[in-house]
Amino acid sequence: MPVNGLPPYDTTNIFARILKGEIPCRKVLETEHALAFHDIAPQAPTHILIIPKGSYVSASDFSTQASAEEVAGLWRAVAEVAKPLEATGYRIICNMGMDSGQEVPHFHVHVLGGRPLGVMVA
Ligand code: IU
Repeated sequence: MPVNGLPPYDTTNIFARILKGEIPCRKVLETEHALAFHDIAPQAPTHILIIPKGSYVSASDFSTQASAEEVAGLWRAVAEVAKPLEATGYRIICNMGMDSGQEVPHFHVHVLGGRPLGVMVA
């Protein structure tokens, strides 16, 4: 039964295939628990996606099911890739479910920066 419009984890989703090396990506960082790569359709000069290596559909699944090591590993990877943006700031976005417009059913964190991003209205 889909939750928030999201189906159960599908091992053939595009990010799962990137993790398996079946599809290339522009890798930024890889650690034990996370992979970071450039978004294919960047919305800012820097637009990086950070994904856990484990199989989690959503932010909710990741937050409730991942181990403490996986959670720390993911967020440390986010901090690492965002380091070059610290002087000017950046935005972190996690879409979760149908109303957010989440397209890829493997949990991911967007890091956006490199220009003034404006006030978030929605
Ligand atoms: P969303 O939070 O699920 O809406 O974001 C999915 C992102 O994945 C979106 O910004 C896409 O441009 C990006 N993406 C990608 O980087 N590579 C791909 O092959 C596909 C989507 I499909």
